[in-house]
Amino acid sequence: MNIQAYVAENEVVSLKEVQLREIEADEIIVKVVGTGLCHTDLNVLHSLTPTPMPIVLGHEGAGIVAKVGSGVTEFVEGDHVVISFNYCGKCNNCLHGVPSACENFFQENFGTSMELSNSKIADGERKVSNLFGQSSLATYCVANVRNAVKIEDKEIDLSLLGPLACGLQTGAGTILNKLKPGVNESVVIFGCGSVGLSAVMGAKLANCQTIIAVDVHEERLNLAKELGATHVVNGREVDAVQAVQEITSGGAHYAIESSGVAPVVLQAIRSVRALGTIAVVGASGNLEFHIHDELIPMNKTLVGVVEGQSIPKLFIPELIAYYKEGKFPFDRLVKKYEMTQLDQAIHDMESGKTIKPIILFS
Ligand code: CXF
Ligand code: ZN
Repeated sequence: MNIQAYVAENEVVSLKEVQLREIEADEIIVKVVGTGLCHTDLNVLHSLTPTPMPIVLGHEGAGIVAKVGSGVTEFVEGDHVVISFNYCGKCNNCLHGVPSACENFFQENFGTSMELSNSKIADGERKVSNLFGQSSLATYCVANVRNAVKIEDKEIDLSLLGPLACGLQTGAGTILNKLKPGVNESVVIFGCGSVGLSAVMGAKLANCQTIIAVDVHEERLNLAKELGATHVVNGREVDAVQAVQEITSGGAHYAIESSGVAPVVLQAIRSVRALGTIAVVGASGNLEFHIHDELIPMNKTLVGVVEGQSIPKLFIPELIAYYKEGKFPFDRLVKKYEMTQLDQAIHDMESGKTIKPIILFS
């Protein structure tokens, strides 16, 4: 079938007509309603995360099942779905219930070569790669029985839900699935983008006594406060480490680094107390620090977390339940754009004007 899709190649992304080939037994075709934009899409666009090219972007998809493969029993045509990260379902970590640590995560989500790719997207004779087993910046996409999550409540605005598939579960999941802070404990969150603010909401859901949000933009700090931060720190105006040490009388129990700025990882390490844990979810690049002095005497744990260590089929419905109770108001973070407005959405995300853009498809 012919579809419209945002195809990336040579650092340019454009809306093009491409084709979807016949699906496998365990795959489904989804009519996309709305897809969130994530920094990983831009990393792929600029080949900072290598993938086969060309590739159709988009990995926070939400839509309606239009067709199911011959072996699919979990979904029927008309079901509402959110499409999350892909995983093999067969490796040790998948079998142990940690699909976000799938041993084949990179191949399943980014692809290592066009030859090995199971992509069903074609541009005439040319094969086009897929992202996160979906490529949902398109009018239709192919997902599978593992990464598609059924949304039982059809009354909820489906076009809003895509970001739950990556950015929002990364932030909330790092708190609720990985760190699991106690009610008397303190959390500091560096970076108030969609991941950081979801972590703030997650920490509020966990009833943490002290939730400190650190950013350099006053309006983001104000939003963090509205979403549950008990304290906010402007890292441009004050020494963030010192501020956290004072607020927590000696350091937070947990820190999350979501700003993506490498040196902030060191601030996060220095902000936790003895036995504290620092979760790094977004940073990249190089950072030099004294391993012994920064970590060992204080018994600190530095850990990388992918996708909030979520099991999407369990965690996304959980987040939707919190949303319906008014306890996870993630709609405060999003702004919707028309199908043709990807450039504007990218511009607004990069400038910080929009926290989480959603591209609507019809
Ligand atoms: C990414 C973060 C870096 C590791 C792979 C998954 N999350 C999605 O945007
Ligand atoms: Zn993402």
